[in-house]
Amino acid sequence: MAGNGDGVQLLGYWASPFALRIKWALKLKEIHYEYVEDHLLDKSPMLLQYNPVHKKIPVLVHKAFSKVGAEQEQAAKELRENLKTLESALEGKHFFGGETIGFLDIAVGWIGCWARMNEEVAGVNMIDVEMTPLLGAWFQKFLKLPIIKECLPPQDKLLVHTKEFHKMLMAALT
Ligand SMILES: N[C@@H](CCC(=O)N[C@@H](CS)C(=O)NCC(=O)O)C(=O)O
Repeated sequence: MAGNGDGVQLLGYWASPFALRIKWALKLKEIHYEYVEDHLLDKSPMLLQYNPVHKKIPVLVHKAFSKVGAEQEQAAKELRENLKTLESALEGKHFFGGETIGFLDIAVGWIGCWARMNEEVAGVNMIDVEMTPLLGAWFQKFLKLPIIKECLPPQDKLLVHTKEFHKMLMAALT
């Protein structure tokens, strides 16, 4: 499974129920990780660097985010493989919920939006129409729904924001 092995870090706090949730999920998925204890009254530079807006734990850090070039493409390849799992849940259906959207469509809809922005910013193809055609078609249908479309932030503004955020992240990681 992608994510197994080195490079995953969890910033947590021993008493946090939210960090506990992530520990359980990582164990369940057999993803090895390095646990980094934070101090909520004296937040670490690492926490402020990785979660500069909310400044909260838990934060999951994966080496893929800091990669460029061939390594970034490898990370995207792993992501595309993982998306096949999602693809399989769409077989014979228009939406994850069936004929109309349901809980899962709402839960994973952000992936399509996020992938699209990241494709633009990082120039890496994340949702591959040949590898996951159902997912590609689902996203197009999902985006056409008025209630989904109406709530999306302005895409040009979001693109500028994502570019800035990406630049900030890259600068922090180098
Ligand atoms: N919505 C977040 C909540 C995270 C959260 O509230 N974390 C607390 C610790 S349990 C925190 O970091 N608090 C520090 C602060 O609010 O400054 C999640 O579900 O993970």
